[in-house]
Parts: sequence; C-alpha cells; structure tokens
Amino acid sequence: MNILILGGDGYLGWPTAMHFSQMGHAVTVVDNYFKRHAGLELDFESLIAIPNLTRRTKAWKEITGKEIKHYIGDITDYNFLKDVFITTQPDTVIHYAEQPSAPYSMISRDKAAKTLQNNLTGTLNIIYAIKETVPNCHLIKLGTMGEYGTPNIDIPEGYIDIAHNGKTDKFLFPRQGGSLYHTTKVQDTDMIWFYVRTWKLRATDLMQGPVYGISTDESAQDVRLTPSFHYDEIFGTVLNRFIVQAVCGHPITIYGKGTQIRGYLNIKDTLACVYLSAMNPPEGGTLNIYNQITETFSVLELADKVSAAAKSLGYEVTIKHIENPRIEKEEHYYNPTYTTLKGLGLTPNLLTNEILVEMLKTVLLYKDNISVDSIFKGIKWK
Ligand code: USQ
Repeated sequence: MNILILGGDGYLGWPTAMHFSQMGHAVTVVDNYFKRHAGLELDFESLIAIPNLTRRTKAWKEITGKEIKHYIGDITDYNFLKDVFITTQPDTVIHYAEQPSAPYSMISRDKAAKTLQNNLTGTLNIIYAIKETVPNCHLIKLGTMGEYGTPNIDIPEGYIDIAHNGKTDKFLFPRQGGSLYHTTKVQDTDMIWFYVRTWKLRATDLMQGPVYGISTDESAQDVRLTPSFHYDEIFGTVLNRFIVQAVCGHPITIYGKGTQIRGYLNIKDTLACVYLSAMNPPEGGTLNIYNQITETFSVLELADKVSAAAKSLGYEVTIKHIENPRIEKEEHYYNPTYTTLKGLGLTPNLLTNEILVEMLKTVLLYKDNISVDSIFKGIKWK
C-alpha cells in the first residue's frame, strides 16, 4: 500500500512510519516540526535527542535498506497538502498531524486559537485533498478517549442507540472534551462524520488513551531511530512522566486525589492498532470508531506501579498529591468497551513490572538529559 503519514516526526508518527515500512509498504511522511518549535519556545526537549527527518530517514535506509520519503510542510497550507496527495497517491492516510496536548491548548487564547486552527483546518484540508485527488483513500484519524469524557454511563465504541418517545435511532455517543484540545478532537469527529455521510468518505476514527513507552521493535535497532520521548508537563503523557520523575528523584506528581481513571496502551500497541485498522478499511460512507486502549488504571495505580518497579531497582520514590491544575472529575464511573481491535487481531502488551523496569533502565541511560524545571510549571485550566 501507499501510506501517507501526517505528523510523521512525532512520538507516534515516526514509529508508525518505520512499522509500515518494515512491513513492506511504501511510506511517505509529512511534518511541520510543530513540536520541535514549541519546545524551543516553551523550553522542553525530548529526553533522547532526535535527528531531524532528513537524518532519520537516511538512518532508516542505511539500517534496513528501505526508503521513507518525507516532506516538511504544514497541512493547513492546502496547496502544499494537495501536491503531496497528487504525488503520493495514498491508499491510506494516517492523520497524527494535530496539536496533541491538552495543557498546551489551555495556556492562552493564542495557544487555544493555534490548536483550533491547526486541528480543524488540518482535518478539513485532508478531507478535501482526499475528495479531490484520491476519493477511495482510507482516512485513519487519531482521536482520543478524552472525547467521551467520564460519563456516568458505559462508553461504547463510538455510537449509541437512543430510544426517545417511542422511537429509536443510532447517534455518535455524546461527547464532552475536558480541554480545548479534546474539544477539537470532538469537532474533528463531527466533521469527518459529516463528510462520510455526504461524500461517502471511508474513515476510521481511533479513540486512543494516553500512550506510554520509549521503544518499538523498529526503533530498538539503532538509537537514531528512537521515538521522541517527552516528560514535560505539556507534551509528556502521565506514565512516561512518572518514569522520568522516579529516575531523577522528583516526587511523582499526582494531580488531586489521583482517582481519575483512563484507558492506557503501550506504544507498540498503537502501531498494531493503526496497522490493523489500515488492513481492514471500511466501505465508502462508513465511519468506523474503535476505542484504542488495552486496560484502565487510576493515576494512583500508575504511581504505585512505577514506585514498586523503581524500588526493585533500588530507587526510593516519593508520591506527592498536588492541587489539580485541571478541571476534571477525580471520582467517577468509567466503563469503556474496547473489544473491536482485539477482535481484529490485537494481542495487547499489558503493563507489567518487567515493562516498567525496562523503561526505567532506558531512561536511566539518559538521566543527565533530564531537565527538572520542565516537569511541572503549573498550567491551570482556570
Ligand atoms: N496526570 C497526573 N499527573 C501528571 C500528569 C497527568 O495526575 O503529572 C493525570 C491527569 O490529570 C489526567 C491523567 O493523568 O487525569 C492523564 O493525563 P495525560 O496528561 O497523560 O493525558 P491527557 O492530557 O488526557 O492527554 C494525553 C495525550 C493526548 C491524548 C490523551 C488521551 O497528550 O494527545 O489524546 O492522552 S485521553 O487521556 O484518553 O484523552
């Protein structure tokens, strides 16, 4: 297949590109280096220095003999994006090219506007590029479990049947994002659903939980292939942050009570889920929505697991509850369904002590790179 990966420099985009390339597909990636620029502005860096795409793709070619093409540019520039579609003629486009941070979207009006502009215009442009150049192309969009919020009812995979005044119909499950970032993902879903109905687009929207992990089968071959790994307050996901905190002796930063529950997955499972989605495209006019998580934990459970794993390596970890900078329910019901991807063949890499120890050992190798100042700055929701 011709695979086009938008956001191919990111934490998930680059490992996804290597994975599809390894599996024998023709891969092209696009990125505007948004996160690299944001890091310069806001003072954070990936724990392990990551070569730019020219160098990463060169290293990939040297190590595997396989080619990943890349373009540096902004998908909100429609002419640029359309040219990429015309040149690459993708069978599948995988859309990671979004501003992915909830805290970033809450820093200021400008950052909120940047998030809206990037995420919504980007998605609209992709939909138009598909319609105008490759109408049969399968759009795989990374959504988020945070679109559903934490409702007091079970969370199905995307849709809900509603009976009202004696009649029934099927709708998108009600969404209520917990940040402006999450809200743009809700809007993306709505927009894709509209064009699926109107233009018979074929699309898969993956409702993903926070991802953890620092290496994949492909990246393990050479340090130059390593994924970007962020542990700062803005771009680090919670478990990756806790691992780095344990290594550098920073107290583990539990927001509020820590009883917030989310669905999590290993970065290796992200690749497997996206791959399975690409191999199982829907018919035109269908929007498949899958919940992309493998297990659920409270923040406290994650802190305890990291603490136990660090202890087994001789590290004492302190756990600190800090006033929650976010507006989110801390005690809530949480019962999402996540069976479809397993039905398609996903064999989850569940969170074991062994995996945590492996992550801790990798981070220990780069301990000197940790910038303690970027761990917590206190970006508040209000
Ligand atoms: N949390 C802490 N301490 C920390 C950081 C986070 O207690 O130091 C808590 C948060 O309050 C939240 C939970 O951990 O309750 C998860 O936080 P997170 O920062 O890992 O996740 P989130 O901001 O929701 O965003 C991340 C990714 C985003 C993705 C989302 C999936 O950045 O791109 O969409 O996970 S989900 O959370 O299911 O919406």
